[in-house]
Amino acid sequence: MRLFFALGLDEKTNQAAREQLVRYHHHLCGEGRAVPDQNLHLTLAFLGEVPDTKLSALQAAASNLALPAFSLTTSGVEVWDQPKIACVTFNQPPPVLFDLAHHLQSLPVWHAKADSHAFTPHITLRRGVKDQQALHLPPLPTQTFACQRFGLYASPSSASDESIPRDNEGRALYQCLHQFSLC
Ligand code: 3AM
Repeated sequence: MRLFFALGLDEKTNQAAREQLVRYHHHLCGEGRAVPDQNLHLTLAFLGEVPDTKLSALQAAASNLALPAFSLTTSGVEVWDQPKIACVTFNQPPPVLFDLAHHLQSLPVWHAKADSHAFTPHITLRRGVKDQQALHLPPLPTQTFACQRFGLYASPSSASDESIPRDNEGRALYQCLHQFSLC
């Protein structure tokens, strides 16, 4: 299974912030492909293909991390060149977010795929944004998200697999396999 750890930002207390983010997301049009609403997340560690036999040890290791809950305040939307995405960024993300990502990227049971980019917290809204001028970006209202848990997600590795859950536009959805509480 292709796995990653992420903040789903879908705690009940985040409902209003998430709805506003989704409304903003629906207003973006033009360049690139929109990420399904249900897939909006902040990646903490991309693990790549992990054998099923490692799953329970991986969950146990992530459960043992005793890190405090925190909050994240959006700063705006940026278009990046590498990868070519439009994404939400955050204003002064707290050090504990970087600690959490670092721990999840280097769990003894499975090390994340080496990434040439430093961890930069973001929520991808659109992929394949080649020409940023072609994407109209209205200002994003500032929102604060409470982060009380994170999840282990499976990302479909084959776009043609018929058993993959999909949204009503046929786009593949991530599956949350397990959630972990922050303290
Ligand atoms: O949170 P974002 O959208 O930046 O791009 C993929 C997505 O990140 C990333 O993992 C997240 C969940 O799919 N991803 C996919 N393949 C990857 C790879 N080979 C990857 N990140 C690093 N290396």
